[in-house]
Amino acid sequence: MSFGKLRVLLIMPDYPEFKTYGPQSDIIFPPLGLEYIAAYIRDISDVRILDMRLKDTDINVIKNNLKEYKPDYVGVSYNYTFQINIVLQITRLCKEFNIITIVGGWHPTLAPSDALSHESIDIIVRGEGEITFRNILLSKKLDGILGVSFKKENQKIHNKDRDLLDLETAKLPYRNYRYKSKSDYNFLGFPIDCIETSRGCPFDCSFCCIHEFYRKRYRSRTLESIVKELKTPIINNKASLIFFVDDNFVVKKDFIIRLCDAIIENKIHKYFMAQARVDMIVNHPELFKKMAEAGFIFLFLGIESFSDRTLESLNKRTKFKQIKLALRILHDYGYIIQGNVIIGANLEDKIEDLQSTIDISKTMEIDLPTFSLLTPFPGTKLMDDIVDKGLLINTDWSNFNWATPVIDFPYLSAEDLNHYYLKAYKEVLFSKSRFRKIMQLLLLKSPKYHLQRLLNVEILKGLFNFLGTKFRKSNKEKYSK
Ligand code: B12
Ligand code: SF4
Repeated sequence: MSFGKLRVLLIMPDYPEFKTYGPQSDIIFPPLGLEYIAAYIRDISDVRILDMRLKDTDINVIKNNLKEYKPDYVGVSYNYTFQINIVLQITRLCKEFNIITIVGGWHPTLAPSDALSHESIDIIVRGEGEITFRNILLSKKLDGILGVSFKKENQKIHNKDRDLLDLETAKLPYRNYRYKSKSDYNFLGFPIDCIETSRGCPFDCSFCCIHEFYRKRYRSRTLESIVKELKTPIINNKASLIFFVDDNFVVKKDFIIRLCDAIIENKIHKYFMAQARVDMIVNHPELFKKMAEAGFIFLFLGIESFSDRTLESLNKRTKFKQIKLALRILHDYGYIIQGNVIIGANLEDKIEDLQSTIDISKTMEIDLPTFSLLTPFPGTKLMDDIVDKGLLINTDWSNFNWATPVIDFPYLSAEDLNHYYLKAYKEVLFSKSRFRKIMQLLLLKSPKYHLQRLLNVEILKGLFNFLGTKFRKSNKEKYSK
């Protein structure tokens, strides 16, 4: 096999059929998982990344790339269970061109046999894809490659798991394949980039598949490599907002405090966003104060429920009292808070419980409240329970979009769930004055703080270029007279 000749097309599929508030066009984070893979294969192949979430990258663009670029392999990232149809649309198109399809990400990792039963999917990479994808490109046969599932003579073969990556020595994601698109990576209009400092979470909430995906392990990177990544030109120049994608960013308090100190010392003037747990906020407010000093302004919280009984049934290990206190602490430090609440979080819920969730949500200081229906994903304890109890009413993965009822609740109909899900958005999210919060944030910090973050190098460069052109033009005009 002559290396360098292999062509690999990596695709991030869109989020189709999902019209409620969620990860659509106004929130598009860069395809970090694919950029990690790219870092591990770019020395042995030509790589191209296409991201269908960007406005000008549709299935026709994919088709044209298959025709012109003629990739040997197409790798598709399949994280969200409900993306099944778009994933299959891509892989079927690839098969029209006889291209080998490799699908990776959370859903196929946690339901590999199911994913392999689709004719157009040739290979599944389970778990972290960096080394496994590289080994597929390097090897002539799949038999010995750890972490791979594939089909052979009509049999589904699942090779043994690969060991988890050593994050302390892992390569940085390679961001230079980003396709230049008219629309770009942004969070509600702000240019954004994302970075990962750890993988896994020590908790085991019943609806979350993280403990299965990362095999109950939590690993973090070194401080030096995180700071190095934050200082890479592509992050430093392009984005004023950085999202730490870690599912639970605040596991190691002392480490995060040291990271914040390093951000301050290295003058990394960005706005930061992260995902956190309310118990950590209540138990260690000083950590969140330090994060605010370093530039953290936005936190995603998994609130889930306001009932202690329900929080316990979800194994969330938080209390309603902590939720209220955490919101107050964060607002005192000037954070904007997005909090997700589950409608029908308890299988025993009745209509009055759904109404009370909405009523309590209205009184909570959550700036961007989002809602989801209780949805069992493969690899979760919740899925096992629902299947055991015979309560799974919908087995079409495209409906697992946390807005479509898929569970047969004893005291609630699908109509009730639909009705209260929409009611929650209508009455809670759209009644909040977000403008007030943003003004409050702007006033809380000094103009210098905001200017440093908003006037990043890219904007300054643009400004100088613009002024330079103007200057040259006016000189030309002056001397040509
Ligand atoms: C960023 C993110 C979001 C963003 C959206 C992204 C966007 N718009 O661009 C936000 C914050 C909006 C979001 C929201 C939600 N999310 Co989300 N999100 C993530 C998160 C934290 C990070 C993704 C990421 O960048 N990871 C970092 C990269 C490096 O890892 P990776 O993508 O997994 O890639 C690696 C492997 O998977 C594999 N791989 C991936 N693709 C491919 C492709 C190939 C070819 C190969 C070989 C390998 C491979 O190799 C990569 C490198 O190791 C993941 C969890 C996670 N840690 O990944 C959840 C996750 C994807 N989200 C999930 C969920 C459930 C949600 C919510 C529904 C939660 C909720 N109830 O509120 C909401 C939706 C809310 C709403 N109402 O809209 C689940 C998906 C479960 C499922 N099976 O569908 C995940 C897995 C979290 C979890 N722990 O359960 N999310
Ligand atoms: S929901 Fe959050 S806290 Fe619970 S296991 Fe998943 S990542 Fe950890």
